[in-house]
Amino acid sequence: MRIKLINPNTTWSMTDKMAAAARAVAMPGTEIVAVSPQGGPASIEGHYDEAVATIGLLEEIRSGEAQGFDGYIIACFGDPGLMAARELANGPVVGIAEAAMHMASLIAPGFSVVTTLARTKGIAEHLAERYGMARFCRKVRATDIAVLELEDPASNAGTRIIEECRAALREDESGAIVLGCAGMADLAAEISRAIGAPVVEGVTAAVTLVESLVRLNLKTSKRGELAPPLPKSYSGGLAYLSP
Ligand code: 5HY
Repeated sequence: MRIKLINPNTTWSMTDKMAAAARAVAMPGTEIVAVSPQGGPASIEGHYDEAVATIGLLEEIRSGEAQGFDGYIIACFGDPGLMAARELANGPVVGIAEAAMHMASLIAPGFSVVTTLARTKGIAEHLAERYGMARFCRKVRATDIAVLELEDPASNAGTRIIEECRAALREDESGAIVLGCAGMADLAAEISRAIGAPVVEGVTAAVTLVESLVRLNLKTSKRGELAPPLPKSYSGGLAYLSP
């Protein structure tokens, strides 16, 4: 099977890091193709970034359909454009926040999300509500590490994240940690060893979920809400996106 991993931000060093983590857990016979859109924000740290990044994401889904991919991963913890992508794609589309939260709920009665900037906490809390995970999500915590600091070895990001995870286990009485950024894809094992508790990372969780759905021949239902977008004219610079 062929899975298209889409990092909606345009930082390719982060896309490559996610690809390595994804390929490390993919089954033999699963091809992971990891991309960033042609254009968009270098990092996604709020609603405006998400809105603009969603155009590039949908471009990659459209080209992915033409390239015959079996499934897709939205590799950004806000799961931007998830439902729009499901309207476009035949194969399953899984967001990393959705994947990580569901996986964590299978191994602990409560988890904490440890994410980047405080301003993105609301987005994660809203997703926990939307996915029916609010009763499992004990708290969303910010490290105040900017997304692109994760690419800077001098930022000491790993140590700062571990400290916040330890506080989460202590204060939230959580049994597991969900990492709140795709840019943390390479840190899960190290953090889990340091804190002595399960750490769920969304990119790898999403790979195994998409593989399961494809193996079960389960595709996005096209009955009702996620039926293909209705054909109509789009004008101006976005005319090329008309369904
Ligand atoms: C992510 N931003 O996973 C989110 C994380 C965040 O560019 N990739 C990003 O802070 O919301």
